[in-house]
This record gives sequence, C-alpha cells and structure tokens, in this order.
Amino acid sequence: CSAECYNGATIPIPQLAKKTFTVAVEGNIGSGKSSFLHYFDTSNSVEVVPEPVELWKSVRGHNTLELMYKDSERWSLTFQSYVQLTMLQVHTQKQTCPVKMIERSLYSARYCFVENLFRSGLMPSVDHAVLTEWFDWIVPNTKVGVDLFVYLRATPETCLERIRSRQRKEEAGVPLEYLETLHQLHDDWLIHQSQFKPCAPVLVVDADKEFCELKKDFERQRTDILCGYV
Ligand code: DCP
Repeated sequence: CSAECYNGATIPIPQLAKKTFTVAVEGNIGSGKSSFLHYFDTSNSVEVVPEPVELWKSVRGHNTLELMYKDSERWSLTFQSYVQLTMLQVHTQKQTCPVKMIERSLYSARYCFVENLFRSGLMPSVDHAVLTEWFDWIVPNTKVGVDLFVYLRATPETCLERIRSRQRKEEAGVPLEYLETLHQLHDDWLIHQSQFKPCAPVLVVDADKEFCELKKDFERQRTDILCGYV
C-alpha cells in the first residue's frame, strides 16, 4: 500500500460519533487533485468542492491568476487575498453529506503558496504580514477545521509534465524550480511538520503513478479516505 499516515495521529476511521468530516486534498500544482476529487464524486456520502480557480480567473472581469503569474511582485497580494476569501467560503459552505471533500485549503494557501512567494522575494514583508494577520484571525474565529489531509505527493517533474499537457494558459511559464520549492513546502508542512503543523492526520498517496494504477490505491484506501463512510 503506497499511503501512510505520517503524523502519528489515528485517522478517524469508523468512529462515526462525529457526523460530518472534512477531507482536504492537497498536493503540488498538477499532482492530480481534480482527478482524485472526480473519482470520489460518485459516492452518495461525499460532496466534492473543487478549488474556485474559475472565480480567480474572473473577479468582476479581472483574471487575478494571470496577473499573479505575469507580475508576481505587483499582484501576489491581490491574488492571494482573493484566494483566502474564496477558500474561506469553501470551508464554511454548508455541508449536506457526511463527507465534504475540498480541493486544497486555507492552510496550503498560507503555508505553501504565500510562504513561497514571500521567501522567494516576490511578496514584500508587509503583504505577507497582512495576509498572516487575516489568516491568524480566521483560523480560531471561523469554522475552517479539517479532519483529514490527503496529500497527493508527486515529483515536481511529473507535475511539470502534467501541467504542460493540460495547457492552462496562465501556467505556460511555470518553471521546474517553482514546483520544486512548492514540493518542499508541502513536504515540510505535511510530512516533516517542521515550521508549520497540519491540524489533522495526513494520508500520503504516491501520486506519480498513472491514474489507472492510482485508482486501485484509492479503492484500497477508500475507508480511510472517507473516514469510514463508503
Ligand atoms: N495557486 C496559487 N496559490 C494558491 C492556490 C493556487 O498560486 N494559494 C495557483 C497554482 C495553479 C492554480 O492556482 O496555477 C491552480 O492550482 P492547484 O494546484 O491548486 O490546482 P490544479 O488544477 O493545478 O490541481 P491538480 O492539477 O492537482 O488537479
């Protein structure tokens, strides 16, 4: 089995005392989160909430994702503050099924993407500070809890190949180094738990495999991933 729970906590499998669960699906750009969500979208127990990328591409006529890639120093704060708002909306969206499966979370936005922009000098310290103030207020004051992180861990090379083949125009210039740094930040947060700690158990899936192979792993880990629901 290619998945392990890394942070030592028990995955809340059949303790169905808690009626609803939130599973956040994490992983680098191009790691296969959308396919994963699509796969589980067929279960009656699961409601899937995809990442609001379309909203980011059309904020009252502005493509904030494109602006961020074109001129990160100018537009990172604009983009990431809108990501933070839309992810807050995703987290707090009323749950109608026992398992709510969300693509990414407020946490990866803050611990991986914002951190990457800041550390690479593309986001000024003051912008990082303001986003962090928002994040630090949001987490304890709103319902943004997660019960399980599923980390689709793929090598940066695999991610680059998938990004190239899907041809999202905004991502045309994403270099391998960008994916390498993001990969490291995901590992630091979800596996090494060095600077930032995940607020829930982490299930790591080897996402380098072809999708037909991966489907077998998903099936084998279905109970873990769906917290006991099928
Ligand atoms: N993005 C970002 N900052 C965030 C979240 C996302 O810069 N806080 C960017 C990275 C991508 C785009 O938004 O260019 C979509 O990113 P994801 O990796 O979340 O989604 P994908 O569609 O790439 O996921 P996958 O290919 O795994 O399905």
